[in-house]
Amino acid sequence: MALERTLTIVKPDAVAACHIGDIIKIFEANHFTLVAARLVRLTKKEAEGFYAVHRGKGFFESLTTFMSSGPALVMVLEGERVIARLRQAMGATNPDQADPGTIRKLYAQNIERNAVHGSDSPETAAFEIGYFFPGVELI
Ligand code: IDP
Ligand code: MG
Repeated sequence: MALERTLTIVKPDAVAACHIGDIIKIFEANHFTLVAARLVRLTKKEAEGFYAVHRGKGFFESLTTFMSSGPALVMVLEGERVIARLRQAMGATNPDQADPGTIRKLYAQNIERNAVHGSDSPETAAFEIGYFFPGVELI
């Protein structure tokens, strides 16, 4: 089974609530290998570019304002089937529907301020990793 890479973000709500360590602890417990990390404060335009697939949806304006509201920790994780396994560890988008023990069940405030991002496919992961780590030779 080939190694995959995925892009994850500890979103501004979880950074502000001091859950960076808690969330990385879950990544480590799942044996996701950290291969790159950056603490960023997105501009509104950068948040809009990252979430371009959601442009036109009712939550787009609020989401991109939230994502540019404070520091966020962007990371690349590597592992076998890491894209799907990260999504599993994250839990459902809406924390009310997230399974017990998932990051969003534990730390999300609501469907928008939901603590963490994870790429949803190999194609999305390639776009999202390139968005934050352009041309960088990852470890
Ligand atoms: P995902 O993060 O679980 O992949 P997406 O549907 O890709 O969920 O949505 C991207 C982000 O947009 C979510 O993580 C959440 O922050 C926000 N979002 C999604 N749906 C809603 C909604 O119905 N209301 C408010 N915010 C939403
Ligand atoms: Mg998504």
